[in-house]
Amino acid sequence: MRRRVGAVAAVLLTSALTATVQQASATTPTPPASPQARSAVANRALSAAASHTDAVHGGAGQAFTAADVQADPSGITHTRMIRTYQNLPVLGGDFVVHQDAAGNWLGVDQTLSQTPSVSTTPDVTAAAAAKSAAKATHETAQGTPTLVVEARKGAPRLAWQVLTTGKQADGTPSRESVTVDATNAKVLLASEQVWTLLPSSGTRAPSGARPATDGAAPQVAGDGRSLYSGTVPLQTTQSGSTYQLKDPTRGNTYTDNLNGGTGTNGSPMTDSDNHWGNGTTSDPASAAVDAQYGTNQTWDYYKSVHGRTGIGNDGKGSHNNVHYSRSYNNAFWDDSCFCMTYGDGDGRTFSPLVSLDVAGHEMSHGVTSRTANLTYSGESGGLNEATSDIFGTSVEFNANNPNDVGDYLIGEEIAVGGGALRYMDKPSKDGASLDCWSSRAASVDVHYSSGIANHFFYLLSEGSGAKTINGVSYNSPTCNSSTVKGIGRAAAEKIWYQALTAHFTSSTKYKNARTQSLAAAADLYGSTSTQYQAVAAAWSAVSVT
Ligand SMILES: [Ca+2]
Ligand SMILES: [Ca+2]
Ligand SMILES: [Ca+2]
Ligand SMILES: [Zn+2]
Repeated sequence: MRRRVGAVAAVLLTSALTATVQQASATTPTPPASPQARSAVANRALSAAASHTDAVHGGAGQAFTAADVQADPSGITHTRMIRTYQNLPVLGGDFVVHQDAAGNWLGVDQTLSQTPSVSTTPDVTAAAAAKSAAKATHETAQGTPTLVVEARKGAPRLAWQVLTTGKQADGTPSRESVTVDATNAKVLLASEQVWTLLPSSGTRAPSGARPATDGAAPQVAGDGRSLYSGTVPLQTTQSGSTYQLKDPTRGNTYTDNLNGGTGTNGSPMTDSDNHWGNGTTSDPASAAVDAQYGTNQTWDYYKSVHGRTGIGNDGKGSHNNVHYSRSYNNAFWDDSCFCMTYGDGDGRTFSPLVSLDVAGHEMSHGVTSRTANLTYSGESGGLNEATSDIFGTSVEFNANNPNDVGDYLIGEEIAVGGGALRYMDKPSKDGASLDCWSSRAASVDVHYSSGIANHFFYLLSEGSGAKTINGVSYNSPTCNSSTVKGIGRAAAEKIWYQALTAHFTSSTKYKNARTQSLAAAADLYGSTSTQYQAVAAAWSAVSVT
């Protein structure tokens, strides 16, 4: 459907896009409404955007597409829009329209600060732009660059978007989206499309100590002996006399064995008796059990807590690749294959990187890519990383597995010498992450600027000061000498999810995240609630004011 209202051409494509209505209830989520209901909300939002030209920085040559629709139990709807200008994508031009149950305009979230008005004729050739991008990334330019309007860095300007590919420093594949100024061939922004667990520049040895226990085996159709989570139930697919590690109850999520290779598709993991792995690395199936269990638990977490069915909220499963490369100390989400890839670690710093929080971290990158799509660079990249740590941790708590108890540590099960990769109560404990916002947040690795939001989430959940949870001791400082009282993880995770899906946009920075997560708290609990006030206090406590 295409309609024109005033100067704005509003386009709605419901089939190819992830337009869905879901409840973001603070109590019981409900299933997505009908496609007709989603369409109606999207159309209503498109009309509203067309008649609020100033608010959305609309204008001549622009068109909007509804990419996602969310409905709160209160009836408030949030419609995510993608913007084009003269048919060119406007990067950072995405916005979310908020309306009440009657369709009245409640406002818009966006980072675009001025109406795009640029010549669409480049001074620089596509070939020159590709060369410039390849030089900046030390990678190979792929395909033909396309023209875009780059609005994530200052005033909107015409740019070439170039895809470059190569390898990151630690062997992680790289696919960078690079924008190059079409008037002078200068690189404007390079953002990595392969989203990792750890900085690819190399790993630091974790420090500290971790608890470890053993658990009993539940009896179901299939089961597996994992490396970190004891014996776990598995739903598998039978084919003749063999079983495949593929779960028909969770969108056919499956796990492949790369067996040391570096592709995106390996061999299916199969087994003859549906009892998988032996709990140690001597059986390649053990790490596969962890990966599959991790995606199961993440699927169940999003479904039961947030009413989200799969990464894309469309019921479709993703897939896992285990045994990537040799001695690879990382794990990553790649949107182009809708898959997660796990290394085996080098055995000195890390054992196989397939623990529950890592799986939750990787799969949550997929959720981010299907919602706010936070650009993986600068502050928005830090918020992207933090989102994965926050939900990876939430998955771990929700799984309630006695072998890997819930904690606010990331990667405690895979750190060979004990300790963890990241500490949410006091991120600087890892030696590099930021506890408090400062202007450095825009320039440090996204796995370090994530510390600010991880710290925020811990404070919001548990409060400041010393505390012991599931046998793990924390002591969370504040950056403004305040004392913060937590509201519990159950409320905090709902607020973060609401912020991610109903308010954040691709260029959300920390200052926006404060405003937008306050709006999320208001959606769920009201603007005079304890939860709302706690969100404000927790942001102030990490110097985001
Ligand atoms: Ca077996
Ligand atoms: Ca744990
Ligand atoms: Ca953990
Ligand atoms: Zn990550």
